[in-house]
Formats: sequence, structure tokens, C-alpha cells
Amino acid sequence: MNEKDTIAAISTPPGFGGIGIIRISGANAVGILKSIFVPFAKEVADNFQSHRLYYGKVVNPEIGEQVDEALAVIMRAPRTYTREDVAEINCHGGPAAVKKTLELAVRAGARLAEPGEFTRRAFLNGRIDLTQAEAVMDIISAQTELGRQAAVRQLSGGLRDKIDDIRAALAELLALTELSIDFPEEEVDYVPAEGLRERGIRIRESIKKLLSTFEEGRILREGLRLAIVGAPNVGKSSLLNALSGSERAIVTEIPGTTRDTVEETINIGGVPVRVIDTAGIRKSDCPVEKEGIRRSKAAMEEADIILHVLDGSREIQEKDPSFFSGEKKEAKKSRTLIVINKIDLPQKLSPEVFGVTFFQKGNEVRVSAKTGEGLDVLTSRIREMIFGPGREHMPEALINLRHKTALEEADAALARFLDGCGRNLSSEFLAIELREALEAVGEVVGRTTPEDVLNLIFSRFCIGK
Ligand SMILES: Nc1nc2c(ncn2[C@@H]2O[C@H](COP(=O)(O)OP(=O)(O)OP(=O)(O)O)[C@@H](O)[C@H]2O)c(=O)[nH]1
Ligand SMILES: [Mg+2]
Repeated sequence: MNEKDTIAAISTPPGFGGIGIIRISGANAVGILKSIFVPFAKEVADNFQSHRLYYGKVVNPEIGEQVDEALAVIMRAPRTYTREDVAEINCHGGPAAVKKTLELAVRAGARLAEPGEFTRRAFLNGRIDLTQAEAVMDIISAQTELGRQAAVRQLSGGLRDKIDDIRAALAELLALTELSIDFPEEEVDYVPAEGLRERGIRIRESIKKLLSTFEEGRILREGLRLAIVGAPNVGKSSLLNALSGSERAIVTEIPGTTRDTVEETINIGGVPVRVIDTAGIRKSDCPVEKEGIRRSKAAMEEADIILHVLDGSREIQEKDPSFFSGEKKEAKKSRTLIVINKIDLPQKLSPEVFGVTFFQKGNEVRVSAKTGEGLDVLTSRIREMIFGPGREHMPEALINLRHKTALEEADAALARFLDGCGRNLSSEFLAIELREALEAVGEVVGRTTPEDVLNLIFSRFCIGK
């Protein structure tokens, strides 16, 4: 991949649409645009101004044929997305028109852009740091309003600022440590070991604070899995339909209706939640149903949250095997919510039968999948399980797995530094640990990030971004 090439790509999604955008970036972008786009106003042709939109036609310069009618803009460096000269052509959004326009740009000297190459150039040219580049992709893939908000905060430098603060504090600590290497006996500006330690502890606290945002970041980016389980006919499929506002799953009065797991992604309090409706758990000899029940149990194991549904209109007649399955019952408790359904009917269910406590009174959520009653309480309880009770605001920065790995490395190096301080190790040794911490933190913003990691990050982007 040559960073000097002028690159071009279709930046709008494939398919049919009102407008399709071809983006060109690099030293030759303006020349290429001028050779394939002719403005209708004659006086403009040789006098394109930067950051102005012109109306004209895309032409094939070899045969003079008009390819499409379009709007085009040139943007002179450095006030552009990539900090290079950029040209964009807005033609009609049919696959043939955009493909042909891109083909003309390539014939005029552009190279097809790799996925994420425009953003990579913005990063390499210093317009944005690596956390901002990642935020671009997070915005594109955000599934909910909360996810978008978090991504935009990161794009405007929320995480970078925090990382820069940590880097500055580390650099200062390193300088102080090195000072005591060079002038071990000097009184001036000498910070005793205890002072170094205290600074180290404070930096470690900031790192820990950032690390604690990982789980929320993961949830916002990837979402959660929520399994709806319980005995047959209690209304699991009805609940999936009510939560998703669709007729996604088949509902009948026959117990054992759902055979396979059925999934639908919904937005609960800003978090994308993959809701999995499962086959009712009971003893069965039917091989199809048995396989369905096996899948129900697997879905339960993999879920972040389990809704265990009971039918409030019936006494439990026999031992409900959905309660007696699985050895890791205790581990499941904290992520299980008992949901009593069918509250529109006369209620007969008691919390305790056969000496088994099915639910703690006050802890259960009562709903009607039929009338929708109680669903708002259910979603807010689910939200509480995700964020903890009463949480309204998201932290300013939410780290991803790559940031987490780098910050953990920095944290480990700082731990060794602190340990070394405690044992009065030489400043040379302490400085080595601090340099390692500094390097690891620098990886987050892309200061010290190896080429192969960059390749991996940008390969996940869409073409044309
Ligand atoms: N009155 C009332 N009926 C409900 C409610 N929820 C579900 N039902 C009825 O209960 C029956 C079973 O509903 P489903 O949603 O198919 O139950 P399920 O738990 O998915 O059943 P399986 O797939 O067999 O395990 C259907 O006849 C529904 O119409 C409710 O809140 N109130
Ligand atoms: Mg069902």
C-alpha cells in the first residue's frame, strides 16, 4: 500500500439510492476530478474554488460521452478528512452510475482504496489519533442512541485527552526518576522515593478508572444476549413478540410450540440486546423437542441475562424441570430475572410449591405479554441489571479490547515500578518500567502502535471510509 498514491472509492453503500458518492484523495485528486467532471457554468471550469459544490456532468474523457449528471466538490489540503487534497463526486446512486464514475477516476490515475484507507490517512497525517479513528467505525456501526453518543464523545477526543493526561504524568514521573539517576546526591529538584511512589499510585488509579469502563463499552458496542426460558406455554414467545413489537415467533395455545431458538435484536435503554426465545423446558421423548430443549439450555448458559418466565394464571402442577436443570444454578441466579406472565388472568401461582421457592416475593416482575402491562417495568429492570441501579450517565470514555490490553500492560509495568520503589531498587531499573508503561499507553492513541496492529484496525473499516 503506497501512501503517496491518489486513492478512490465509492463511499456510499452498494445498491440503489438517490445519490452515490465517489471520494478521491491524494496529490492528484483535483487533476483527476477535472479530467472527468465538467461544470455546466463555463467560467468555473478552470477556476474551481475549494470547498464549493459545482453542478455539472461526469464525462468519459476518451470519447467525450456524458456518464451522469452530478455535483462535485474539491477540497484543498489541509482542511479535509485526510489532510490531503480531496475531491468528491455526487452522482446518481445506481450501481452502474457509481461504478462507471469510479472506473473513470481509476483510468485517470487513481488507485482503488483499501478498506479504511481514507481514515488511515487522516490518522497518519496527524489529523486524528487512533482512538478517534476507531470512533469513526464505532459511529458507523452504532446500533443505538447510547452507542452513538459514546462513539461521538470518543471522536471528539474524550478518550485521547484522558490518555494524554496519563502520558504526561508518566513522562514527568520518568523525568523525575531519571533525574535521580543523573544527580543522585543533588538536593535541587530531587524527589525522594516516596514522592515517586505517590505519583505512581495516582497514575495507576487513573488507569484503573479507564479500565473499569471496558465492560460498559463492550456492552454498547456488541450488545448483550438475553435468553427467555421457562416451562412450555408460559408465554415466552409472546414475550419476545411483545418486547420486539413484532410477530417474530409463532405463538399457539399448544405447549411445545417453539422447537428451535428464535432471535431478535431490540433496543433496551440504549443497549442492543439480542433476545433469544427458547423451547419450553420439560421432560420429552420426542427427538425434535429434546434437541430444542438442549438448545434452550445452551442459550441459557451463554446468556448475559436470563428471563425465567412463569405462568401466573396456573398453579405449578409438577416439578418444573426448567428450575431443576443445570448444575451452575447459583451462578445463574445473579443474572436471572423471574418474570410472572399472564397477569391479565386471575392469579393462582404461589411462590412456594413442593418445598421449592420459585421466586422471592417483591423480586419478581409481573407482566402481561398479551396486554403489554408491566413491560415498562421489565425493561427498566433489565436496564438496571446492565448498568446497576440508578445509573443515568455513561462515563466520558469507554475503552475497547485493544485499549484494555494496552492499559493492562501499562498497569502491570507501573505495579513493578511501585514494587521496585518499595524495595529501593535503583533508578535505572525503575525508569525501565516507566518507559514500558509509557510505550503501552502510547499504543492506545497510536503513538507506538505497530504496523500490523494498524492493518488489523483499518481492515475492519468499510471501503470508502
Ligand atoms: N391471557 C394471556 N395469555 C397469554 C399471555 N401470554 C401468552 N399467552 C397465551 O399463552 C399461550 C402460549 O403462549 P406462547 O407464547 O406460545 O408460550 P411459550 O412459552 O412460547 O410456549 P412454548 O413455545 O410451547 O414453550 C398462547 O395461547 C398465548 O396466547 C398473557 O400475557 N395473557
Ligand atoms: Mg414459544
